[in-house]
Amino acid sequence: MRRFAQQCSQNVAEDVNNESLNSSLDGEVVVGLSALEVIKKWDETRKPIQSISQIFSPVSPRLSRDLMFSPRHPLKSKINSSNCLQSECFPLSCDEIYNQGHRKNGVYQIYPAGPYTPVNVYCDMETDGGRWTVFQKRKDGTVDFYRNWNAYKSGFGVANGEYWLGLESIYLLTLKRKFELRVDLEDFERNKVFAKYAQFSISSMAINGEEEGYRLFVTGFTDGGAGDALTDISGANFSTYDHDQDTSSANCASEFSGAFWYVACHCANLNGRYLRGSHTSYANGVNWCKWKGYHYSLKISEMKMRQVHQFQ
Ligand SMILES: [Ca+2]
Repeated sequence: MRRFAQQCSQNVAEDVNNESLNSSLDGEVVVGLSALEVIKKWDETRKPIQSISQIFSPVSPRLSRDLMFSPRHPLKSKINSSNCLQSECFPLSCDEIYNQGHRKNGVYQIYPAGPYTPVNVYCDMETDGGRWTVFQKRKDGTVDFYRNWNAYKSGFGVANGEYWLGLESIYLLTLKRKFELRVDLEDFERNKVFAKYAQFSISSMAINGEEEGYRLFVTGFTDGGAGDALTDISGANFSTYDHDQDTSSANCASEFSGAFWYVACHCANLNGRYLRGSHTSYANGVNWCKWKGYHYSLKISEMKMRQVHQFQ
């Protein structure tokens, strides 16, 4: 870490000089931050690598942002094809974690938005060849999934339990790589089924994923017993109770106590209420209509994505 910090400080200073920043105050402050100061600050905070950004941000948010996105940024030019910088790696997804030699299911850190922003995620390294980045998980009802737009945009829950990874992270992943999708479902009688889609993306052609509504695209369905509840809604925008982007005159998220790519309204409501099996209420549970209909709330739901390689 010390070596990394030293190099980063040196390279950042060079980068600042190269950028020929004319706002002298910003430039001088950052250039004046020596490697030792970077290390000292890191030692004080005991924060991981993104602390370099945090060090600069209070001094100069604009400069910090510019450096992060500069094509000459040291992390951009020196990262290899496995997203590693020397001994430090910034895997984009569980696929790259798998390629680093990890074969156990569990929580790992991925970097959908770049090297300064790690995100905890559960990697399924066993199912169907492994390498799956799980972005939605229900299993015991301990986490409240009836949340607003910002929560679904940013993510919530815990990576070793129930969680939603976040629409922005999913968008950034499918912006950078091609992915397939797998939905694993289980009822309270331990029956297990899945649905698989050869292509999956969220607004992957948009300049701004949120502005486009984090639009779902799936195709290439394979039936693992669950039936197909998603192909018909390919092209739908994501909706929460406070951000109605469905095609119904009603508010589907509010009416069915969930958040999803609703149309008018749904066949899948995997972020619905955790109602534990059969329920008399209509379509507001963890439902997948093609398997258990609108009156059965599933025990386990896992939505997971995996990189598709050209040789496959
Ligand atoms: Ca509506």
